Amino acid sequence: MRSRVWVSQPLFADIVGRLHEHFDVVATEHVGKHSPQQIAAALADCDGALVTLNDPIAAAEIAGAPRLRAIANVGVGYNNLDVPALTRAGIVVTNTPDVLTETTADFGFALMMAAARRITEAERWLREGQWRQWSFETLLGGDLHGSTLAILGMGRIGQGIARRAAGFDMRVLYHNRSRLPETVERECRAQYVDLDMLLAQADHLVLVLPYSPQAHHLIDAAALAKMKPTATLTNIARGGLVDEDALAEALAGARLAAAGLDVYEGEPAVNPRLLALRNVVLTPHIASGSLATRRAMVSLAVDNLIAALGFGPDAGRPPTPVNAGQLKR
Ligand code: 8YV
Repeated sequence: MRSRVWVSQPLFADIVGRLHEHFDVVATEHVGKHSPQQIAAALADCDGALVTLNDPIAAAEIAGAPRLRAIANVGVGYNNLDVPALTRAGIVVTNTPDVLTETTADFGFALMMAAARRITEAERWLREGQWRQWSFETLLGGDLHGSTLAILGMGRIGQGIARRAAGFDMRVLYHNRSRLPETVERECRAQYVDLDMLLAQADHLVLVLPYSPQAHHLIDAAALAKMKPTATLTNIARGGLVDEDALAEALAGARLAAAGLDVYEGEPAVNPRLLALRNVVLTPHIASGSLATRRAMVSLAVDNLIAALGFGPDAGRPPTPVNAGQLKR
């Protein structure tokens, strides 16, 4: 009997089409979030699944899926998956690191610049017909060059942002669960500091750390109060890292100059208090969204799924596993 895989939403058909060579493919025709019951029903008679951040999968969703052996997540972040529960069930989990690093770092930089230099605010103002006279003091923002960039989470994407900062002559500070080897610090021209120092010194704080329950609302009212009122905050990681009400309050009260957000706690819903503010740039979770990179992500996820289910040149050895070490034990 051929193995069967579920593809949880339409992804590039020419790439996902490679799955047909090995599997019966159950494809979803419309983009959207599935209920836990829909996910459980879809997984019930499948051997593998290609999923995205729209698909939370934990013990309950796999309880009735005895054949399930592999879940390939399209995305480097996999907080939609309960990896310990999937590991206990013997399911291989994979993600898509590396292929999105540079594109996502580009976008982090773009969002930070847009927030600091008030680009979307200025465009809205112009389109509203408010530009009646050129003036010297219109929409003055903060500088990037010569300022202090503070990176929270210094993985591959954080390092990519640090490397870009050299071209802007920025001083780079970072905080991470563990300090990076000296060679990497030197290459990124980045200095390790504790979290309080990072917040206090930041002219531009960028969040690039993975979400975990321990990091929930890491940037809350108390953290924001430690930042300079002239600073900006950019979040391209996960919405749950930031207390959005506290952020809206700080932005409204001029206790923080501006923010750039690509991710939200309840996405696709956006906190209405943020929507009402002018000094926050809001984008719909598109940091990895260049065409080439999104295609590369899907391609890697397809390779992972094929290999994890025992086919193709990497049979049994998916290129980018998340839980390989734990499964072996
Ligand atoms: C993806 C992301 O678009 O990779 C990630 O962690 O947040 C985005 O790049 C998203 O995960 C798609 O599932």
